[in-house]
Amino acid sequence: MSIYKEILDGLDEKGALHFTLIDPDDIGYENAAKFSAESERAGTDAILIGGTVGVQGELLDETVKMIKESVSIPVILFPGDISGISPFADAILYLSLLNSRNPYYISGVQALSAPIILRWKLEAIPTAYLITEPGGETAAGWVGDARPLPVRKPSITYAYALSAVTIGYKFVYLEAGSGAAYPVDDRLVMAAQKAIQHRIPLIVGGGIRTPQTAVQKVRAGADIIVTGTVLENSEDVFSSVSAFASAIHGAGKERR
Ligand code: 1GP
Repeated sequence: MSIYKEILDGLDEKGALHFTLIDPDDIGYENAAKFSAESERAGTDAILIGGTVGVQGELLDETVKMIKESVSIPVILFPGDISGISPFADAILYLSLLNSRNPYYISGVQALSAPIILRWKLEAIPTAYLITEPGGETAAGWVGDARPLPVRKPSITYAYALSAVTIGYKFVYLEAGSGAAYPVDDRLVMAAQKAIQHRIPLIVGGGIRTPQTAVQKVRAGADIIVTGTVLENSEDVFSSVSAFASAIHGAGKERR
């Protein structure tokens, strides 16, 4: 079964999912496997590996292998650039930053990485990646040269999300940026879901620091919530992931 199908089945079953983002740069690659295992035990639905990748090449491969050995949930690459890929993951979010000013992040990096992804037989999940306000001030927005989607004009987010479904992307990912001062605004989540109409999953992440905020985003229309920074900063990864996962699954159940 493909990882994408596994995620769709998970959504059918639970209504909403929680993904744990691991940046091996931030938590130390030697801690990544333990962090992932704790997260799985606490109920998270998948591990995303990404970040601004100081960890790449052999070190990234070893990190991914260690994570794979310690969990049975999907391990999915969420690369910041071409260097963030490894043959040992289950799948890769094949990101196109549609609202970038730089074509490299829309289609260039995809072209450069396509041959190796094919050679590795890595499952690539085409993902429309959209950076919203306040993402311009985060690494993803700055590096990706994004024109962040404005909160005051949800119709622009609506149009981008609609184009993503029309083109045939398999995920829409609304991103405020890792460590953002505040998360994606509910109005933008609603606008995106209004366009998507549950035809593909809507991922929302960046700046989500409490389970209550995660629930709010699910109620606004998010299918999958990604948290990274708040878990990295937590003293007790298990309790923290557990609070997010159960709140998100609870909110998912409400709307099934
Ligand atoms: C970033 O959406 C993710 O790409 C998660 O963001 O680190 O702010 O949780 P945080």
